[in-house]
Amino acid sequence: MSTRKRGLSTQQANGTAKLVMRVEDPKTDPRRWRLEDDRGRQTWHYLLSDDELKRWPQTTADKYHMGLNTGAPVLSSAKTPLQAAENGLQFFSRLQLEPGNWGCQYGGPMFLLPGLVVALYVTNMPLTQAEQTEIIRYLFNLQNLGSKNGGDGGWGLHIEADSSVFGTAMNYTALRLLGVSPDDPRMRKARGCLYDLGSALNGPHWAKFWLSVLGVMQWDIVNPVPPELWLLPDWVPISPWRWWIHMRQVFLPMSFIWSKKWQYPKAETDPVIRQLRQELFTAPHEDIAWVRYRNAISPRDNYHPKTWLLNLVNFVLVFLYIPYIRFAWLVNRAEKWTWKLIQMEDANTDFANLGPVNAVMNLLACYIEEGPDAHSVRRHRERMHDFLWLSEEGMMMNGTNGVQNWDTSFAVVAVIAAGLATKPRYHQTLLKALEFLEDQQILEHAEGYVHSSAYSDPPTAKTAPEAGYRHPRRGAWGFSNRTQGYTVSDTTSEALKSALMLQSMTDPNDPSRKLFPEVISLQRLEWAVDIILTMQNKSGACSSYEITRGGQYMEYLNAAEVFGRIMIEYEYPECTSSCVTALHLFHELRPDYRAEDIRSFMSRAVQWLHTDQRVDGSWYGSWGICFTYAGMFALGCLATKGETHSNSEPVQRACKFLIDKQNGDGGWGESYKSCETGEWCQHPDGSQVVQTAWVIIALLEAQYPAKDPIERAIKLLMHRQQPNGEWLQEGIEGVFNKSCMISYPNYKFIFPIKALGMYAKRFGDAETNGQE
Ligand code: LAN
Repeated sequence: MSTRKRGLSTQQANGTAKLVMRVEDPKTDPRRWRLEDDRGRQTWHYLLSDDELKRWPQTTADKYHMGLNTGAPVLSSAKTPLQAAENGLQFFSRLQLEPGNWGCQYGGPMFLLPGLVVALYVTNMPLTQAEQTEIIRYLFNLQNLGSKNGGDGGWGLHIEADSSVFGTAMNYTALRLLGVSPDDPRMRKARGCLYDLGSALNGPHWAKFWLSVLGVMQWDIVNPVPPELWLLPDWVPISPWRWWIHMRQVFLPMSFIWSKKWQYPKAETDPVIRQLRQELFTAPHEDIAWVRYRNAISPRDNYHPKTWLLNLVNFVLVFLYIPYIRFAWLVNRAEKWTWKLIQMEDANTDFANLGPVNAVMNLLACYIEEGPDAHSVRRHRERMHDFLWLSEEGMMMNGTNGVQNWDTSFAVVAVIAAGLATKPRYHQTLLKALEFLEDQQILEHAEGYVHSSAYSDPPTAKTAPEAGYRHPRRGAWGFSNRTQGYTVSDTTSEALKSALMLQSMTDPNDPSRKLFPEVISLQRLEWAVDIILTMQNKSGACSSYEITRGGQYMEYLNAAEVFGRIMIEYEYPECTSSCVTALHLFHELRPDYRAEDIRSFMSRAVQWLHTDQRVDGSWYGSWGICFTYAGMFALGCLATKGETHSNSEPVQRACKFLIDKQNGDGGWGESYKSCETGEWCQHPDGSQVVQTAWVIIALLEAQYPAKDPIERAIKLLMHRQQPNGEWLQEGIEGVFNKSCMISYPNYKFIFPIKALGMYAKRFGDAETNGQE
């Protein structure tokens, strides 16, 4: 993909390094890889026989994702913003996959592959040779070498981060398990980096957990993860069911494995493990007093230091509870109940699981409980492929099992907002996207829900242990696909919006004719509305997967060290705004359905959005970087209430905040440091296409009166566009848990297309020379 990236030759904009220590790693033949998309289940396949190659030709999308030449034609050069939007859409629609969605290299976090590699290693499940080769290539390509992130030879928490013990110890271990020699010069350099950071002993909790599973560390170094917490009555304020779903679903199998103190059975005899015991530490392995390093952590990893309370709890658990009070019957009961909850998670997701961390841990839990030949283990193993993604840099593990629904919904809304949806040329693209969304809406309740005390129709936010503590889901759209099957407030809202918009669109020449068929019935759209209505907190705000179930004090027990704001569901301006804009649209089209509920939801949400605005006019964004992202959502939301620059002081303040940050070249560039620090931080590489598009959209939603700043930004987008209509990859776009960045590569198409088209609608599609 290097030809498609903007940036300096030694430091590519998305953080990919040009190695100074140039070593040619083995590579597979890129012409043999194919991406299969089976109703939103995306897996990469390496074809070995020439016969297969003939039967399954490589697509443009396959080539694009691997950085091969797609042969996309040079388009006639765009003279106007709308032409630029069209050129962008022409390129982007070539990447649409057969079922109607788009593929996505959803990388960023650098702690996912090591978990997978360790879990597969200890369960004797080798990856194919082709996968191993590509994973090794990826990890080396992402190593901090040369001018990349300090060039010290380590890996960070995410692809743009400075090296940390978590990144370095875990990725080093993964490479060794995949057969890389410790004498490789890059491995020597990595060890040097690790030692400078104080060795693997200074790793965070998750690193200590995985290295103990592997038998490289001893379990005494891992702060307790007692499954007994799952036995706490539901009314207890710290009960796990109240935690943010990602934390409790990772805690679940982790506590099961911790409780069993399971360790790779061949650790003592396996030469690689024995060598790792020497390579990851500066002291002789046999001399390490493990329990003394439970709390050791390098400052680089310590984004969220453990509180005095958590340290006290851990102390009591380690020195009092575990040796004297943790009775066998209690352990037994706790393990049984956690195992039951693990099985419910597997059943509800057909072993796809909520995300890549609990998927890997559930695999190990099943292996421990049911043995290597169990059905559960086989299904988990198959599911691992749903997370693997092939890119130009090699094979990586995606942050979820894809970004199918999210990208598809955004793309539809962008094309409509750009005014391009009525053009016959894009009809097929949009119809396929609609059909995809139809196929991906969740139509079944989760296991146990209907017979639980939480059940009602329409649903409420109530939950129950018999329902695995899940939030209702029928009618929702998840972030990735239907199999994963988790309700998210804004992914449901964005999908609902795109379905509503497409299905209500009429032919401009004959307003009595609908342009798209009603592939999603009204009843199903109402189910989606019902779900959104369950997602509002008392404050009026929305969270991500559920309403907030616990107090902020839970953050005192955040043991992950590397992440912030993870213990409960917080309130997000992005999610809240998505819900409001979707309900607003639905209400306009179907004013009779639950009208009072919808009106009250919207007005409480907008009130909350006002309280969440900072004095300087900004909103802090939690899922995209950062103030530019949240600003776009918030101003779109306020516009539904008729709040614009002409009549609203908060909107004026928000616009001023953004305008003040505009760069001399007309664009905006915000660094991921904004997310970490909570203050605006300028992007070191200057203006970014995606953030520039976000701000243009924000200003247009606000009906910002001055054309000039927006026009200058539009010119930047046009100037950065390539002759074939595409935009090149720049800095990372997304974030989670404040400290970990994650890529949304399709944003560089979706948002510029939307911004250019919206601009043309508002200010007319006059010729511009596209100069910065
Ligand atoms: C995501 C990706 C999408 C994101 C949005 C829909 C954009 C957001 O508005 C709501 C939250 C959500 C669904 C989200 C939550 C956290 C996720 C799943 C991720 C950022 C993708 C990866 C991340 C997950 C927690 C990664 C695994 C790491 C752990 C710490 C468990």
